Amino acid sequence: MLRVGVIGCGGMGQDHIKRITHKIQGAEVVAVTDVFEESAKKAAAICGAKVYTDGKKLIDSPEVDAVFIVSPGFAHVDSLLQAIKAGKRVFCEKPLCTTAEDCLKVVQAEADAGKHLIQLGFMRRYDKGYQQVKAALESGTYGEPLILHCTHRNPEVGTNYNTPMAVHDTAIHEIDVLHWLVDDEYESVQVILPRVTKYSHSELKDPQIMMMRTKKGICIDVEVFVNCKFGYDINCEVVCEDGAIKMAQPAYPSVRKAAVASTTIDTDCFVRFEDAYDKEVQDWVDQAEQGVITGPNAWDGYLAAVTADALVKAQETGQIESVITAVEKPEFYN
Ligand code: NAD
Ligand code: ISE
Repeated sequence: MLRVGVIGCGGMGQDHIKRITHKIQGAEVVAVTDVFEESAKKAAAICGAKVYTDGKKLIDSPEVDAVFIVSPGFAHVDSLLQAIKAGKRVFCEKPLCTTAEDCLKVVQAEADAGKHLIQLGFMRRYDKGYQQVKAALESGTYGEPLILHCTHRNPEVGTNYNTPMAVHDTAIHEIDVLHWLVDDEYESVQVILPRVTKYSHSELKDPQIMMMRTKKGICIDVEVFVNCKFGYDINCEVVCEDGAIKMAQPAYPSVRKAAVASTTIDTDCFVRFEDAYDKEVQDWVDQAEQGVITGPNAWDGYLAAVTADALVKAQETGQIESVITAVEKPEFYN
């Protein structure tokens, strides 16, 4: 049984604690911590774990085999470096870190330690819809991919959510999953800022159209609209040389009432990606014994961070910005 310690017991932390406690085979949550003790105690009540006063003590505890980092992105770097030093396996929620510089420190520390320890919570790679699209692309039946049209819509966000967060917090999922989908890397990006919705505020340009061009020349457009009001709506269509592939929506019945036919749209990521979260965590637990990581890793986190930085720059300049990596991919990640 893999003994897991969880750092950060907010919304996502509690969701993962419930998952590990009630659904995942081969792991249990034995330790929790949060900067707010009350949140840690509440989380401990879900799983019967011991409450630790800080992340470092939890990581270093001999009672903890592996660490789940679910604190806000800015706090990830310290926990990641401590866990690598302690030689402990890590599941880290996205983003790896909030700056490319910190991501690179983590990549270098992991490569220097010489052990694959970190899996990153880019759960969309585990989503059945995206996996079906990838399988269709790899079948060769539809020819090479040319254009991707995508949407990432949230019903609403908190008032502290601002323009760069549309990249770092939200589009970061597309940044990762789309280049994985078409097996390519990003070359340049651009952002178009349309008229702002009346539901936004002065610090948030919403919606946004983010465009990314890959090294093979595939053009991707992603509409990010985080106050769309009507639901949590994720779409992806790949236009290819010999056809087009549209990702399936979650299966809900079509119902008819009062002369209207309708179908449910999810309202949050916890429901929309429930199966993907379950699969990514089970995969991480199953691979612990072999000491391998086949899911998204720290290098994927670094690539996402440099792409995100280029997009944030493009939000400010309105220009096409290059995606620049400071180093070549270390052999360790091949
Ligand atoms: P949240 O604000 O609800 O919870 C974060 C918790 O971490 C809070 O309880 C806070 O007190 C605690 N915290 C802050 N600093 C800490 C520190 N240094 N050490 C320990 N605890 C600390 O946020 P959330 O929505 O749960 O997000 C947490 C992480 O999960 C973020 O990285 C976020 O991007 C990610 N997330 C991922 C998805 C997904 O779809 N994969 C969805 C939501 C959130
Ligand atoms: C949140 O942190 C997530 O990761 C969700 O998947 C995303 O849809 C949302 O915009 C983010 O705030």
